[in-house]
Amino acid sequence: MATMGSLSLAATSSGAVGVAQQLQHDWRSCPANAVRNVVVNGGGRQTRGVVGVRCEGGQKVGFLGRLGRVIKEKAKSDIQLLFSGFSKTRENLAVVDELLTYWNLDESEDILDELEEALLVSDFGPKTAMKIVDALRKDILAGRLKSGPQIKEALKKNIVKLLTDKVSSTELQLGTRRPAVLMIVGVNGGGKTTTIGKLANRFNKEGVKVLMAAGDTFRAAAGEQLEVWAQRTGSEIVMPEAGVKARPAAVLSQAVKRGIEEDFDVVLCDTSGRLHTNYNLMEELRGCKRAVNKALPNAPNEILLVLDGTTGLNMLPQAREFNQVVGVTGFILTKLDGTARGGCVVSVVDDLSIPVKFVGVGEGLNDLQPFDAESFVNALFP
Ligand SMILES: Nc1nc2c(ncn2[C@@H]2O[C@H](COP(=O)(O)OP(=O)(O)OP(=O)(O)O)[C@@H](O)[C@H]2O)c(=O)[nH]1
Ligand SMILES: [Mg+2]
Repeated sequence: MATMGSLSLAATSSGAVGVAQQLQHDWRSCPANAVRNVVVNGGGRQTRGVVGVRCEGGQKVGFLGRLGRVIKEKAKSDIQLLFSGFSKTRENLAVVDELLTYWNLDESEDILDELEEALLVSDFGPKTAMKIVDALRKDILAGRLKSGPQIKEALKKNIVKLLTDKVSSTELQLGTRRPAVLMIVGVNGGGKTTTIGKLANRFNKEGVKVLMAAGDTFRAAAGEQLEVWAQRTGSEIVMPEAGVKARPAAVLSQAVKRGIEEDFDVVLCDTSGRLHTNYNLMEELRGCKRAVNKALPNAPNEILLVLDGTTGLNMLPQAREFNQVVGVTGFILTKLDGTARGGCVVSVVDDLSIPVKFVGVGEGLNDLQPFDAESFVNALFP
């Protein structure tokens, strides 16, 4: 048999079982007593086979590797949705157009001050707002920017640069070996569970076989909430057993093992909301990651931190702490519809050099947009 990362290894269901054997996983050792596997939406999805876009010349060639790109490429066509979600932030930034329409060199210092103010109101954060305006000032003084439209274009370009220059890819990095495991983490009520539903919906559209893991064993109704999303998206789910106090790490571990055994493409792990300042809960999260990694080396492929867009710059300390404890690979910014302050997207990326991978722009199944810096900036500054 070929190497672990081999594409041909993932080409058949028996190959996936082979992975499990090769890793010498002992399924019987997992604490199954605290976990129940639930088949949602009928047994049809249990069929092990090659489906949908995964086929290429009869093989699942680089399927997972391509998936992040496929999903992201569709972002550009979703610009209208992003537009409607950003109405509040755009209102705040509309003043930028007014300022630049009447821009002239003599008043440029005042205008730059007002521009900085507009960025601050939209939660770009002092450090990032200053950085953006300083770059413009430098180019104006050097004579490289001579008109309002030129300044606006430069402003947009600078923000795209901040969002893309220092960060790794905004595409999901799902590796080459199935299942790809994604852990969704964050503080209470940010939108983790909803995001898992939306992600499953995205994957579903690409013919991906999704297993959810109800790793939030803390809140009584959390499992049921995820179960509803599983039903809506035709995913399967591993739940803590009713009445048994399951450890979240055990549920996630069991889900990953089932993911390997039953040839799932993606395992989406839900976790309890927790305050980044709560040492014990953050340690528990570290344990969850360890358990996932023990069940499948190199997993999780992504640890996605859900940040509530309405909290504005308060998300910065959260992001720093979660990153320090488990190593965040990407952000998902939710609730950027309504009252959100979209500028915080730029400040959090600028601060931590971690890419935003998705933005949530509503409560519905389709309200999750793959993040594309240019589309995002065009939505902010039409
Ligand atoms: N407007 C809006 N609401 C959202 C978005 N994402 C989630 N919500 C809502 O936010 C609330 C909390 O969502 P959950 O998915 O339960 O959040 P959670 O992080 O799983 O919460 P805990 O498990 O309690 O920590 C729900 O009412 C969701 O409908 C979004 O992008 N926009
Ligand atoms: Mg939840």
